[in-house]
Amino acid sequence: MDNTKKVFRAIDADGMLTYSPDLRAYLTGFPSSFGFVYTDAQESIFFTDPRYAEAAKKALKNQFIAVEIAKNEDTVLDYIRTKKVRRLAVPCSRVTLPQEEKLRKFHFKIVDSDPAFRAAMAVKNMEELACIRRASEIAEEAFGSLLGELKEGMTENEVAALLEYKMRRAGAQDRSFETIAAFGKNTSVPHHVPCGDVLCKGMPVLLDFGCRWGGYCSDITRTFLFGKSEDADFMAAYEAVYNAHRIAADAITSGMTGREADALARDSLASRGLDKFFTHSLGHGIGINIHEFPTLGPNSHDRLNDGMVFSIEPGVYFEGKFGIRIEDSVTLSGGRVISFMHSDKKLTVL
Ligand SMILES: [Mn+2]
Repeated sequence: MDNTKKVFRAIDADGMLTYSPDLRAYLTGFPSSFGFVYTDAQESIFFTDPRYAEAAKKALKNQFIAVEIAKNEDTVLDYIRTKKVRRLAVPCSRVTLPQEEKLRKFHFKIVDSDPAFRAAMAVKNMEELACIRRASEIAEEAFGSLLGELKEGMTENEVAALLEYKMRRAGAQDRSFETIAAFGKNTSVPHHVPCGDVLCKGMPVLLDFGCRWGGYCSDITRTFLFGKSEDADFMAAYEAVYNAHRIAADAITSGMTGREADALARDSLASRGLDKFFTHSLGHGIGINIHEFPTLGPNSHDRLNDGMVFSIEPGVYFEGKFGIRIEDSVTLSGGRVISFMHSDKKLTVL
């Protein structure tokens, strides 16, 4: 993948210097923990260190991007100076104070590349969509296999570890974020940290997880019952969240704002008096980063468009009792929502 031209063309600058692992990975398609990408109208160079040079040269051999070894940032800035660059685009939100001081010393006129990255990264191409589709398949495959292996007495930590192991074994590069496994009352904390609490019959189980494939993330949450429960409140709340998810997925269209999308689910929960228990946003963009543009939330003016990938994840949380969240990673195509997920969202009782 070579997105250097796509981003550079959207910026009014003589050159562009990109730090930060996610933006470098987006530009080059190559993951690295150290490096700089320099781009101008004539060339694009990925400056990295010897740890990555060989792999990078191999990965980028058919691309516009050249690979050079750079000891440090000064080497790169010296090079840029030889190119007579005056207006230099950098991602302002990622530039540290020491880096800013350096840029000043070199007398560049700084242009912010953040908006161009945000816009370009939000709309995925076919290659990126294929990566997210695979990351979603792996996550669901792992989940399906896990369900058959859940046993009374297992801890949240064990379940989280097993899920991650299964994703990794199915080809995932990594998890998208720290796996959430919550049993019973712990499900009422939306971002519960798995602990040694054990699984008992009749408990609700909430699993929020995802993996990376080809550098791109998937994100899914399922809530289910481990054995029969007599809790009528849980059943009613589950039905409400399920409906909120379905209504949002059916009615979200390209052109809507993040606020309008969020309101679909929020209004549906409000019709049952449950909106005050929906304590987070409906969703977030997903790509190289697990949270990126756009936001689907009550205060979001972000415009949803074809090719964007985001989560739809309504939830309700009752302190000390239980919580329910149902999340799919989806994309917009032909104006409508298409989910990457295929596992059942109706209440599962194991
Ligand atoms: Mn999510």
